[in-house]
Amino acid sequence: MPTVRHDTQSVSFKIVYCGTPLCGKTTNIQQIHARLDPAGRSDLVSLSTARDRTLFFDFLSVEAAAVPGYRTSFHLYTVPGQITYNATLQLVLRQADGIVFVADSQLDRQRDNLQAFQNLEANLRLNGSSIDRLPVVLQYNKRDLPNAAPVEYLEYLLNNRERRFISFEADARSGRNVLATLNAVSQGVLGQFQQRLYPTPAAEPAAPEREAKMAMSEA
Ligand SMILES: Nc1nc2c(ncn2[C@@H]2O[C@H](COP(=O)(O)OP(=O)(O)OP(=O)(O)O)[C@@H](O)[C@H]2O)c(=O)[nH]1
Ligand SMILES: [Mg+2]
Repeated sequence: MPTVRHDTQSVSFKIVYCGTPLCGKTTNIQQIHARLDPAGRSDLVSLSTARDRTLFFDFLSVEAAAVPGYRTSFHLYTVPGQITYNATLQLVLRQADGIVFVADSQLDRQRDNLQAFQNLEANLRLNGSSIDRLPVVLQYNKRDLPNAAPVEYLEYLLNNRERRFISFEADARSGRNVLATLNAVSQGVLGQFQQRLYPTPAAEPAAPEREAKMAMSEA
């Protein structure tokens, strides 16, 4: 659920980056941090081991002109991919408004992708949420590597349900489609927020979504 504060006229949404170990979650957040205007984002907070494995989470807050009259921010979290930190995953997933599932495109990581996706589904269910109700964006990362599986295979594996998720091919290390992924999930989150506020078809979501997109273009 978004946090709305009428006293300070602010609203914040929580977006969580999930995926198998070393798929590139932290790299996404680092690229967003590097590419956005410092005036519109916080410092990057990373709680990691000496070897750069995420231990607890990474956190970055990004501002966008999205909800008229309210300061709007998107709180981006990553979770550690390692299964030993499942309790952390569950904790960070709590109250998530949107999910980015980062998949590692390398052929030999497909079983791990699937396992991470099923684990995400199970943890959302334990939190009383569901992957079918949340805005979800799939990111097929590491497309630059020679052993990347065909995108059709990744789609078959991870995106074969009734409600198809938006998906992007990305190379987080170079930054390709990192902001496009963030824009897509932010728009999904805003769309769902507006739908809750104005559940009739008369809702007019176009303008704030456009503003949010503009606000997240590169610095
Ligand atoms: N070639 C290539 N390497 C990438 C890409 N994205 C991330 N990497 C590399 O993959 C390794 C792991 O990236 P991280 O961003 O730390 O992965 P993570 O998902 O945060 O890992 P955990 O927090 O341990 O689960 C690093 O060496 C990155 O530089 C990519 O698109 N292409
Ligand atoms: Mg990490």
